[in-house]
Amino acid sequence: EAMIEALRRAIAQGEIQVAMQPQTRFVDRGHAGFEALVRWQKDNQWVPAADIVSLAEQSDLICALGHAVLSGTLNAMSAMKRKDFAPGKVAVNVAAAQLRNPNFAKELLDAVSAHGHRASEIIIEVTEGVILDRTSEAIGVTLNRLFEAGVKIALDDFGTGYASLTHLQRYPVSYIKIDRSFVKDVGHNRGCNAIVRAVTSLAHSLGMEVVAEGVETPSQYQSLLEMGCDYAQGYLVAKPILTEEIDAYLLNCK
Ligand code: G
Ligand code: G
Ligand code: MN
Ligand code: NA
Repeated sequence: EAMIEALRRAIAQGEIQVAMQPQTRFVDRGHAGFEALVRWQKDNQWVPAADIVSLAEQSDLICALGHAVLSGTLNAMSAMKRKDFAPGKVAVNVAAAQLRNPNFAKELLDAVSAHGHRASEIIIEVTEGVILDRTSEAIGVTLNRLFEAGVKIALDDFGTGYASLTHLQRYPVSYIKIDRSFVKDVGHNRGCNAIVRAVTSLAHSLGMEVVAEGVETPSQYQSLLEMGCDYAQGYLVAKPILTEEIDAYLLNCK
């Protein structure tokens, strides 16, 4: 429909933007990296990222959208390095359809090196659906290939679906992102506390690190720190920042 055509045009005309949300280490609050998030303004209105992604998935645009977000991200990393700022590890969300594309791993690795970045600076975030998809051997091939090249894999929104920690062993997952629905009540709700503690300790014993999403308050931060979470992402640290506006954050970081 009309929305899909507008998105197609926006991608073709270079109107897709990227926002970067900082992530910090819990232990010392030092900068650790960013998550790159798609942004698109249509008729002066920001279209929610989830809607952009779902429009792209319903059509044939998800690979082109992913390409636009990746270029924007790699360019933003280059701009930071020119200002002597180390971006840290930068996470990019990747949809299942992108991972099924047999050229995806090569295209990503080529783009990363063409920009002068290292594969080890990139994390790809996949959702539980990707991990649970047994039907696609191509996904496994792509994930293993990226991992062998040094790209790390993060499992996004952990706890909201059906993936269990045993599923994680199917693929080389390095990071688990605890969904913000668990972070919300941490410190107050015994169930949430138990889940976050259990996920963190199991993740650590599997050699994975834990990112807590949606950290909004100092009290949540303190609880998550005590529970052993490794990285914090959320409004308490910083909101997602459009790449063109990121200099102010970088100045504060030094
Ligand atoms: O930025 P925001 O919180 O509105 O993002 C909403 C959802 O959209 C999140 O779950 C996020 O993972 C997803 N998302 C954001 N940017 C991208 C992207 O570039 N590609 C994909 N596949 N998903 C994204
Ligand atoms: O699903 P995913 O985690 O990839 O998407 C991250 C999205 O969550 C971002 O688009 C961002 O706008 C949103 N977000 C980031 N930090 C917070 C937060 O502290 N609170 C809330 N409510 N949303 C957040
Ligand atoms: Mn994500
Ligand atoms: Na998430």
